[in-house]
Amino acid sequence: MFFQEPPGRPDLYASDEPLHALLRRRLPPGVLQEIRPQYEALGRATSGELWDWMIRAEAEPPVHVPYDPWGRRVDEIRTSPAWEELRKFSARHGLVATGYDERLGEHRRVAQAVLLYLFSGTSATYSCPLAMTDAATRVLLDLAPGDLRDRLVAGLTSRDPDRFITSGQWMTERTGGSDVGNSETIARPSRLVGDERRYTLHGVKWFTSATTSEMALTLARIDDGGTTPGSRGLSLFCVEIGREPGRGWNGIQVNRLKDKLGTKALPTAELTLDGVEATLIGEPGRGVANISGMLNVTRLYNAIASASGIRRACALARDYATRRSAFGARLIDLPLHQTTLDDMDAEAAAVLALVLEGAALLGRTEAGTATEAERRRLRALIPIAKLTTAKQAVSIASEALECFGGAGYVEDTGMPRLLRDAQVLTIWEGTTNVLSLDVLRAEAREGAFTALVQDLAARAERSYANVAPGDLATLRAGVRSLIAQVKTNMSRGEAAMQAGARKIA
Ligand code: MFK
Ligand code: FAD
Repeated sequence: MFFQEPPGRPDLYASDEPLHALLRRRLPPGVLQEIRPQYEALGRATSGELWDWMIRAEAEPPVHVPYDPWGRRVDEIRTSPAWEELRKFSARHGLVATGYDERLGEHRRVAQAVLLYLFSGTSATYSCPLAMTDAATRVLLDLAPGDLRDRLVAGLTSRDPDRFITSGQWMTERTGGSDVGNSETIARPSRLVGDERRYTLHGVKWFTSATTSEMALTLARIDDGGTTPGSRGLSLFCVEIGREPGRGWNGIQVNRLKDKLGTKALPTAELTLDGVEATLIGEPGRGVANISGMLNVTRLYNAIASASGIRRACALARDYATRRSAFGARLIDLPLHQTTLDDMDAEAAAVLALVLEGAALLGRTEAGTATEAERRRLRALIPIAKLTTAKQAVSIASEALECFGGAGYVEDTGMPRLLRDAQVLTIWEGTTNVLSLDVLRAEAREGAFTALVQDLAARAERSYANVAPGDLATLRAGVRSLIAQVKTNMSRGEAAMQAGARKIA
């Protein structure tokens, strides 16, 4: 009797040739030599404990317990022990800390991006709390009052599981997630504690992932006798959640957990803030501009998660093709299936290269070694990388399911999860449309898109130098046409400009 052999658990570092080549180009030999054992350990974990925790965390999704047996409001969120293992693993491997390791200089973000690339796709979306934790660290370091910064950053960047804390990012309200300027949450002045201006927050946050985090950054409208409407009326706040076991959360009520298509292990809740104390970060009224420092980090994490999910899907599809036969041959030996897998792998390698370019530019910007042109390129690259890789993550996950035939559509093969978890990457942290408009704004403000295209063209010219002159001419014409297209789009009326944004980005 025939039984199909299931796919194996590929080691996602050892088998990733394009990654090895990119690492040799992206990291100096000394840095690579030092960090390689960590990559090897993560690779082994992707076919070992990470895999087990991912399966278990997904099988034991979070549960909201609103009341204790005696009727007291407790709002406990119970997560799987595997979710806690993922937290500890993240701390031990310095998945956030590496991004702030000054010894790595401008290479810190590339070194970290590879760790995250190896981790994310097998993390049951634990990469989400990590993204927000890293991004909150960036904002606190740049903008927070000294006492608050000192109190929190050490925990956010700790490699010690007992000290490591995570952060949430509460922006979305019922009135709008893209248009946060409609937010209704109010901040009332409360007291001064050292150099911290404290307020109490009152409102509802409609999507809050990583709800078990110890802190969150959020937006609210200061009411000091009146409020300013729109996004210019929003300020940025840090909430230290301060749960006491069995006694609920300090001024926060969990209304319910969301029942989602994917990201099943990730607790995403609706919260009512009923007088929770929070500290003002940065200038009042600069909330959206101030939280955008956070968005730029989380959007890069999103692109890394896309690259990681794509890689995992490709590796599984290729592995399965060595075990499944049709028409008298293994799938891997059927010419058209081979082409299908090769095309997927090529796209995976391109996505990884794009993501590492973003990480390199971020590392240089944060280390203070980026040129002005590089800073502008980063401004355009982040939304473009986020939106394109997210779409690729969905299409490749879909292709990978198809590579498993009917088994790809069957829940307990684990394959449908790939597609469900990819879909969110296009939605959170700015939808495709919103990010396309962001690219146009960055172009109008600082010529960011043009800087990016010109750099790509210069690089392509260098690498085309030895190929046929006809190819070079085609490349130059393509670049000229792209820049002309942007200029034409920017010079049309507002409505036409917006309508064309996706074609540009
Ligand atoms: C797996 C790992 C992945 C990560 C997991 C994360 C889990 C999920 C978490 C979330 O989804 S959190 C919610 C994410 N929400 C968003 O991404 C909001 C999407 N909407 C936008 O991005 C809108 O474009 C925006 C809210 C920014 C528009 O609001 P406004 O009020 O129309 O803003 P405006 O006027 O464009 O910009 C206000 C200021 O911010 C300007 O600065 P100035 O005041 O100095 O002129 C802008 O230049 C600045 N700004 C906006 N976007 C920026 C930016 N600066 C730098 N970079 C940006 N991206
Ligand atoms: P809307 O803004 O209503 O968008 C609806 C549609 O309109 C989209 O197609 C959008 O592209 C389009 N659109 C909007 N504006 C424009 C425009 N100007 N031009 C053209 N098209 C436009 N948020 C948080 O703050 N914290 C979290 O932790 C968090 N976790 C999440 C977890 C999950 C699993 C999910 C699914 C979402 C989470 N979100 C979180 C919310 C997420 O960031 C928002 O859902 C997202 O930003 C979109 O906002 P919205 O849902 O209000 O959609």
